[in-house]
Amino acid sequence: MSTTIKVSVDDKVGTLELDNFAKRNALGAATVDEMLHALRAFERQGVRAVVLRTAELRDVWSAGHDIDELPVRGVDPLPFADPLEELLRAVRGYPGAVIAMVHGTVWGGACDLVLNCDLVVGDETAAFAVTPARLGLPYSASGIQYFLARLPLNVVNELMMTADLIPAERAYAVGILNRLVSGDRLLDSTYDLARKVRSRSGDSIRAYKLQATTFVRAVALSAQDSQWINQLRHDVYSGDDYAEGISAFREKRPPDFA
Ligand code: LCV
Repeated sequence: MSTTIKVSVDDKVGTLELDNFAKRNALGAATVDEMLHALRAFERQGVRAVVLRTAELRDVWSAGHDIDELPVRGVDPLPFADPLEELLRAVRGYPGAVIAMVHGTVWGGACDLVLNCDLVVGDETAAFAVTPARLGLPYSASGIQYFLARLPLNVVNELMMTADLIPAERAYAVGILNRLVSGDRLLDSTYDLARKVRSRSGDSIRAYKLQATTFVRAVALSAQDSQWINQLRHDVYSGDDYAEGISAFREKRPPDFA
């Protein structure tokens, strides 16, 4: 029995709603597991377009990775096997369109989730913050690669270096949002788009999407550079900033990165 998401299907358009506002729809392992099951069920049912949204339209869409589940210092917080990393791969690999419908603020790994969706529709409350620099955390190499495929470097720099919220107007201007609509048009605009995609050739869209995500991953990297990337990340998650970032969140105080 799902406890943190709601799932429905209507004429090969699926809906997956985050429904755990008490924890600000944080993407913990249990929630991610339910979402992975939902995507697999959608695929079995031939769902051609998935709308990813929240059950309640509140001021927060999702608070991102469940910080309570992040490991302590000295352990990679975002390994390949991390549940949220697995969800991002599942969204990129879904053989149809995944469309994020955003009302409210989107934090950290939830930003990564939205930007791994194929299309993003938001209203004037939609805002996006990528937060490893708030937590003293080394972002995942695949996450950085995908952000760089999606947005200009200076915009990724702004997200990663400030960890500030980018508001809806600017999110639309820089390409985070495909559509920026008024709140009263958000549902209709999102499902009009989903039904449009659903009406097109599923075979053609499946082949396009899986090719596109394969091309995005196709980056030549020497073994030496791979090792260097791992070392860069190891030095951060073994360092003082990461310990301070996690402690500060748990103690509900601003971090002090001396
Ligand atoms: C667990 C939470 C969370 C949460 N985890 O409500 O991108 S990376 O690399 O950084 C990646 C590792 C990542 O995604 O990290 C997480 C990044 N997310 C954030 O930095 C956002 C952290 N959350 C907040 O700043 C606030 O909660 C927001 C602004 C989202 C909402 O603030 P609001 O005042 O409305 P509270 O902070 O009171 O949160 C309500 C409950 O949800 C928990 C939080 O601990 C609180 O639990 P209690 O009621 O038990 O105190 N919560 C919020 N975010 N990411 N738990």
